[in-house]
Amino acid sequence: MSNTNSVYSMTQTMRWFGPNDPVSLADIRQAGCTGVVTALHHVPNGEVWSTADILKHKQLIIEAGLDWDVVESIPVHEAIKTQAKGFENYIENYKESIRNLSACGIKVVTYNFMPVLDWTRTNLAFELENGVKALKFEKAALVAFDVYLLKRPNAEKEYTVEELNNGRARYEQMGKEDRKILQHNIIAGLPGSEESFTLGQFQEALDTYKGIDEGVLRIHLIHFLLEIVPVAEEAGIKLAIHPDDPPYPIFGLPRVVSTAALVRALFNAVPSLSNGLCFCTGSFGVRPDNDLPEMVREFGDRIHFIHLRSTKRNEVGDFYEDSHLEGDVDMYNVVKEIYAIQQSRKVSLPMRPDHGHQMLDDLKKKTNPGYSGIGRLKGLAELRGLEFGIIKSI
Ligand code: CS2
Ligand code: MN
Repeated sequence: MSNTNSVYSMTQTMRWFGPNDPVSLADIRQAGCTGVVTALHHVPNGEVWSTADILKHKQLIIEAGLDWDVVESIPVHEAIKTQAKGFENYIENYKESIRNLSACGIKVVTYNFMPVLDWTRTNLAFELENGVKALKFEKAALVAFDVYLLKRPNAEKEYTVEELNNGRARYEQMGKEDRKILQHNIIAGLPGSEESFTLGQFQEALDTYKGIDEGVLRIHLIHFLLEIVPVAEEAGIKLAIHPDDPPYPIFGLPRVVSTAALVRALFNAVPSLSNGLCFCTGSFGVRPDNDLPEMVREFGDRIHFIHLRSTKRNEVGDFYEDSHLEGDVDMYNVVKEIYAIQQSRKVSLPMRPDHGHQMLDDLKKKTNPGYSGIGRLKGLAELRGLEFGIIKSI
C-alpha cells in the first residue's frame, strides 16, 4: 500500500493465532492494523494445507475487514531438518502448500529452520521496574535446566566453570514448583511453536541430531531451498526465513540462521529473490556482532517481512524483551534503512510488532506469552510513529 505521494510505508500487521486467540480480529483492526499474519495452526505439522482450509481461514479475516498478508509459519517438519526417512514426502507436501496458498492469493511465507525448538525463553513473566511483564532468557536458568534437570549427556562440556557454578546455584535456589515452571517454559511450547515435549521426549528429539553439525544442517537447509524456491518463484511466493532465537547454539544443537555471514551463505547458495528473509530485530539483535542497520542494507532486496522488537542483554548472556524503542536495538536506524529499501523497491513491507509486554488489563487476563493485545498495540503505535516521523523529516 502507498499513499498518494507514493511514499511506501510499512504495512501494519499483528499475528493472529486463529479463532481461539484471546486477541480478536476486531481488536487487531482497532489497534490500527490493516492485515494479519497467521497460520493454519490446526493442521498437523507436515501435512498439506488444502485450498479449502486456507480459504475458510482467509474468509474470517476478510469478513473482519483485514488482509491475510503473511503466513507465519508453515512449519518445517523435523524429518526435513535431519533428513530422516521419508523427508522427501514432507518436502513435496510443503511445495503443495505453497502452491495452494498462492492460488488463494497469499504471497509471503515465513518459516524457520531451528532444530527441535522454536524460540526459547526461561521466564515468561519477568517483571520490569514499572510493573509490566516481559519474556526473558536467563543463562543460569538454561544451564540449570540442561545440566541438572534434563541431565543431558556431556552438557557440562559446553559451559564454562563459572556458567556451571551459576547454573548449579540457580538450580539449588529453585523449589520443586519453580523447576516445573522452568521446564514448562523451555519445552512445553511457546505460542506459534509446533512441538511440546516431556523431558524424555525432549532428549529423544535432541538425539536425532547426533552427527548433524552446523555444516550438515546447512546442507539440509540448502537442499530444502533448492527444492522449494523454484516452486515459490513459479507461484509468485516470497519465502522469508526467520532467524534463530536465541541466535547461537543451545542444547548442543546447530544453528544456521544467526548472523549476516550465515544468512549470506544461504542466499549465495540459492540466489533467487524468492529465497528471502524475515528480518527479526529481536532475534538478530541479541548478538552484539550483528549490525542491524547494515544487515537491512545488505539484505534489503530479500527482506519480505519484518519483525520489530528490542532486547536488552547483559554480560553473562541473559536478555529480556525491552520496550520496542528501547534496549540494544538501534530501532531508529533500522526503520530508517527499512524506509530507504521500501522507496527503492517501491514496496510496502509487512511489519508486525514482534511480542509486547503484558500490561494494564492484560495483567489480569490469561494471555499468550508475548502476544497479549495491549503491549503489542503500544509497540505498534511507537513503531508507526517512528516511521511517520522519519517520513516527515526526509
Ligand atoms: C517467534 C516465533 O520470535 C518470533 O517471531 O514468535 O514463533 C517465530 O514467529 C517463528 O519461529 C517463525 O517461524
Ligand atoms: Mn521474530
